[in-house]
Order: sequence, then structure tokens, then C-alpha cells
Amino acid sequence: MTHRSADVDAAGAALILNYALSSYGRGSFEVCFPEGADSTSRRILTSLGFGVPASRKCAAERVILVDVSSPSQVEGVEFAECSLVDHHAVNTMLDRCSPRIYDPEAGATSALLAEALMLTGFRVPEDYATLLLAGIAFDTRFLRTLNSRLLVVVEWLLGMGADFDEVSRLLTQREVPYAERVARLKGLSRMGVYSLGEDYLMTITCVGAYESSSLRYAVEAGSDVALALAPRDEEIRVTVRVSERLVRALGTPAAAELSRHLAESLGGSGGGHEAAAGAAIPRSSVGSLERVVSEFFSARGFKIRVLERGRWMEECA
Ligand SMILES: [Mn+2]
Repeated sequence: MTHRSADVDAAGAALILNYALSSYGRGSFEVCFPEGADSTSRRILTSLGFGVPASRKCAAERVILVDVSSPSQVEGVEFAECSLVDHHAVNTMLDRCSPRIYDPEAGATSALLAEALMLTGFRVPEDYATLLLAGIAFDTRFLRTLNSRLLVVVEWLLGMGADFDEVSRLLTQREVPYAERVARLKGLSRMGVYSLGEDYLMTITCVGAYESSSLRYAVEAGSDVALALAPRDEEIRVTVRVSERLVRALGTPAAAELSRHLAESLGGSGGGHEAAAGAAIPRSSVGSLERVVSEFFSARGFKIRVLERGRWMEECA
């Protein structure tokens, strides 16, 4: 049994444990996910051809808790005895369950179980190997906390046929709603591009909605300052992002200051954080926006040049 809303690590660990125990042919095992699986694990389980256990009441005489670190994660689950497999740094179930496979250094419960199977000479089928690798990748944020022990486990899983390309694809893919994709693409196609001094770039665009989503792409594409304008009745909502390097170079909360400057110069309100902020300005002031942004950066020693005017101004006028 996993914790509530099983994540990929919990789901992978529970399914492989069930597979391994059932393979020994003794006893009867069943996997239960209290409150089902979360959306990422549902997607991964389905794509890899595993069924997604339905959300239901979990109850048994004896349970093996997998990736569970506290009683609140299994609230409502009925059991008399428990065993435990887990890797959380803090686990308040340790006294309660026996036997335990517990190792806070393991990186993921999937890694802990894969390692145990590897050391016993067990072989796992390809789809299970991929699922375990997905659990490991999920909990270690794509192996950012890699060490030689984990690398050996990953190598073993790859040897069993785990498909890392598939894991990356499944873990990074998010279902993006149609309207959000339209907003991002319109944002890109209308974008104006400006140079700020020698080494920095600014972009301005106009979208109907999903400003943050568009801005993420503007920043990822190289904007140090990115503005997304969205018309709302008589107002324009301006959302501002400033790259980490420019925040560092300026040494001041640049996004918030720019937003405040826009509001003060154009008549509106604005504020926020160093790298993310926003303002609302009158719709009639769109024609002055370029000039006001220019003033702001000139005052900080940056000369602005137009590299590509784009169509944001017409679209947001
Ligand atoms: Mn975990």
C-alpha cells in the first residue's frame, strides 16, 4: 500500500513489490492506492500499460507500507500489522512497522527496492524497469542527487531494458490546454525584441490570457526583461519578468521597480518581487509604454534599441 494519491515513486515501488512477492508464488498480494494515484502517475502507468488501481478503501490484516512516512498519509486505512519500505529523511512510522527496509540515503523507494532486487539476483521485466526508473527520476528530480550507489541501480535497470527516453518524455510532458497553447504561440508571433545595452535583451508581447505561460517561453528563449500585456476592459494588465542575471547585475528588485515606474508614469498601480511583478495601466497609454520602459532603463545606464518591433502594440491598442 502506498501513501494517499500515490506519486510515481510510490506507485512504481508498490507495483514491483507486488510483482516480486507474487513471483515467489506464496501468499496472496494485492496493491492498494488510498485515494488513487496522482495525475502524473496515472499518465505514466497508463502509458506503460499498467492498470491504474482505482481509488478505494484500503483494508487488510497485514499491510506493507511503501513510500509512507507518516500516519496521516495512510489515514482511514485499516490494518492490524505493518511492514515498511521507505526512504524519507523523517519517518514517524518506524516504531510501528516491522520488518522495515528503510534508508534515507536511497534517493527513492523505487531505488531501494530495485537495489534489493538487484542484490538478490532477481530479474525485472522491461516495463517494470522503466516504471522504477520513472520513480527514481521523479524523486531525484532527474538524478540531480546522483551518487555512485544510485548510478549502479540505474545502470542495472537500464540493463533490464528500462527506457530512459520514455521516462523523460513521460515526466516532462504536461497536458497543456488548447487556449494556453494558442496564447503562447500568439505571444511569440507578436513579440517585439529590443536590446538593452550590450548584453541584455527585452521582449514585449500582447496576449489575451495565460501571460505567465507566455512569459516562461520568452525568458527561456533569452529575454532578460519580458513583458506580457493583456487587455482587460479599459485597462491593460502588464506582467513583468526579469532574468536572474539582470536582477543580479542591477542589484535591485528590478521587476517590481519597473512595474511601479510603469504605473506611476502611465497612471495605474503596480508592484511585486525582484524577478516577477505586474502593473495595470490605462488602455489608452499603450502607445507610451515603449518610451516609459526606455526611460526606466536609460536611468540605469542601458541604451535601448529596437531589433524587431513585432505586432504587440497594434494587438493591445
Ligand atoms: Mn518517494
